[in-house]
Amino acid sequence: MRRAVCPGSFDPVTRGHLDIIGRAAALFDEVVVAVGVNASKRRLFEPEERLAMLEQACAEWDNVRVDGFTGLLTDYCAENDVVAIVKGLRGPGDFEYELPMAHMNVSLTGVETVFVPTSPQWSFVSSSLVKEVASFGGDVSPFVPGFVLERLTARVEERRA
Ligand code: COD
Repeated sequence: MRRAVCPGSFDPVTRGHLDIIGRAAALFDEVVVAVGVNASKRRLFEPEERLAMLEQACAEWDNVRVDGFTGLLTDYCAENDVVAIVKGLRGPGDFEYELPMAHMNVSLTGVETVFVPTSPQWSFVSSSLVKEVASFGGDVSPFVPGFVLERLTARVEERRA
């Protein structure tokens, strides 16, 4: 059984994330979508909220499950028999950001990173941009599932009040 992990902040999950998760599900026996903490980012949704949205968004794949993790991703991988970390690449900026992490992770425990190129229609989509556009009332409906859009709109309005 070959298990991979798709780690991220998923604050919130976008169609770009889901594209990578679905394609990873076709490559591996099991995929765990692991919700972690990126210390350099300010969050809009609590980890439990992000996890719940991901569970709903990933329900269509039988071999995908969602989990949370804290601490080092490599420790999570070692504890859960994960053979590969799957990351999406939108362009050279992602590669420059991800490559040192891939090198660090393989040097820590030997876990490999597999890079999957973004599908072109999602190449400009990020949780950060989706949050920024939504915060100014822009239409982000093409970029997130409908139930995520509802929660995002509600959260943005709460923050504005
Ligand atoms: N198309 C394709 N891929 C995409 C898209 C898109 N439109 N949007 C995002 N992605 C990819 C990203 O490139 C990334 O691979 C993944 O989806 C998740 O993205 P985010 O932005 O939700 O998540 P990040 O980058 O903030 O997550 C960072 C982690 C939490 C994974 C990282 O900080 C981590 O591993 N933390 C644990 C601590 C640790 O082990 N640190 C040492 C690292 S060496």
